[in-house]
Amino acid sequence: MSNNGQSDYLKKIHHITDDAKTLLNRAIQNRVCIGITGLSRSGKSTFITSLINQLKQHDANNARLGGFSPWLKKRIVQVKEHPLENRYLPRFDYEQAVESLSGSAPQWPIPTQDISGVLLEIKLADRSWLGRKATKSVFIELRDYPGEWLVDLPLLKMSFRDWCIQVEKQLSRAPRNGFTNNPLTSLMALDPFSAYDDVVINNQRTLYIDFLHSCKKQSPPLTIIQPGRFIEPGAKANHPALQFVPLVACARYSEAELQSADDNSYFKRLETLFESYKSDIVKPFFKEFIEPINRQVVLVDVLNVLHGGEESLQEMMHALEAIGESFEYSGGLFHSRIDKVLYAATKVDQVVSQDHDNVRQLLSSIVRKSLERIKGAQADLRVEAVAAVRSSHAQTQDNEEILKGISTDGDAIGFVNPQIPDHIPSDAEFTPFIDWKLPELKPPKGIRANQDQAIPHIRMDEVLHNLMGDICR
Ligand SMILES: Nc1nc2c(ncn2[C@@H]2O[C@H](COP(=O)(O)OP(=O)(O)OP(=O)(O)O)[C@@H](O)[C@H]2O)c(=O)[nH]1
Ligand SMILES: [Mg+2]
Repeated sequence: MSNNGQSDYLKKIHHITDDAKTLLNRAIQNRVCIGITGLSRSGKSTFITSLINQLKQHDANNARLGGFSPWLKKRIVQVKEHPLENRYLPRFDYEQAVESLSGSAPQWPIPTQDISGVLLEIKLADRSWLGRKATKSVFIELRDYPGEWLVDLPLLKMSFRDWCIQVEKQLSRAPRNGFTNNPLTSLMALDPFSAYDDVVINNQRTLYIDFLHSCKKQSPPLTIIQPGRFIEPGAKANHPALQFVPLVACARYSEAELQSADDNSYFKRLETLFESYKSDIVKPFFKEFIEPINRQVVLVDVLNVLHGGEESLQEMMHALEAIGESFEYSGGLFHSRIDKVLYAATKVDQVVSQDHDNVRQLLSSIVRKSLERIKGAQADLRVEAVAAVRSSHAQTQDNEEILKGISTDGDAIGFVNPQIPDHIPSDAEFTPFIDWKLPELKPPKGIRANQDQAIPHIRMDEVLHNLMGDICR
């Protein structure tokens, strides 16, 4: 090859590698992985279903996405689903969820037991080039997972003794000390130094799990339920590392005293299981499932928390702190890559429209307070108030707005709400909310969301703008 030929050849290689780099960059730049979390029943499955539906039904007559620029500019050409690259991640069953929300007897999605994901391609009309029509594709992966699993993050920094002491404190204080099935006394009878007995531990475990279920069944549910997998095990239901209980009597001994216990003692055997819970269940979840996430939605059922009063709010703020901490985590275990977090108050269709902004301001105060101890936080934070499926409609009566909807018993109801404060309420300000009958609604009848209509919503267009407006430019 002549010198000239050689340099042409090298130029060509450079050219090809440059093109490959651009393609690669493009694939990365035009792709985001969005985690959608929230505590149990906060509205995750409904939210994801509505988000996908708003995109897929962008052309519907009733589509309302004015806050999302690509829709206003009619740039959305097609939205299609692709198989997930991670074949261990179960697929989010959009079709089933949208089917159940449609038609004359609509139902909410069924409660979810495990994580799931979905990969969407949004094809957008791009600037035409030399008169030719061009498109660009943006890839959005959505991941649905229980917030309770994030609340396990602080366990990683705790020894078994630390955790036992924490549980002992929780069980002896309000509201947990008021539960008739509070297991504190029976757990206290377990001597950390006695010889391990399988039958005893199985019985104690049944009592402890039964108590955790009661915490979750409260209205609103208590949110610090540890270990998270005891009642929401996902695919790990039979994992041997789940066979431990808190040894609350550990609080009476120092770490050194406990470490001198026999290898077959309750302390040593349960400590080993606690350590495997951390290494075999909690760590892989953060490494494999959370690490690829770049953006995060945290759904908060603020109205239900208000209804639960001061204790409920305090408990939820603890959970939000642990959740917020996991988005800023950077250490040996994993590096969070989350650069945007959107906190969204859900089910805002349960209050009159003039209170929607107060719900958003209230959530802002809650988030500010919950995260104040997290230093050096990097992620960009936003707050919204949304309804994924608007299930009420407004009417004016005597110059006042009232809401109409269908109750879960199938009755047509009309309702108003106590005025929502735009700040964390004082003790006295909680009173009207505790007596408030929070309207649990059925989804609206007759929406053809599975055919040619979009699900009616409140501010889901703002959500789209916040989460993907930048990469859809
Ligand atoms: N009015 C109203 N209610 C809603 C809305 N979204 C959810 N809900 C209510 O909240 C319940 C829980 O919603 P889901 O979407 O199943 O919540 P989730 O967080 O996926 O629940 P789990 O998977 O059980 O943790 C539903 O059954 C509805 O009763 C909404 O936009 N408006
Ligand atoms: Mg769900």
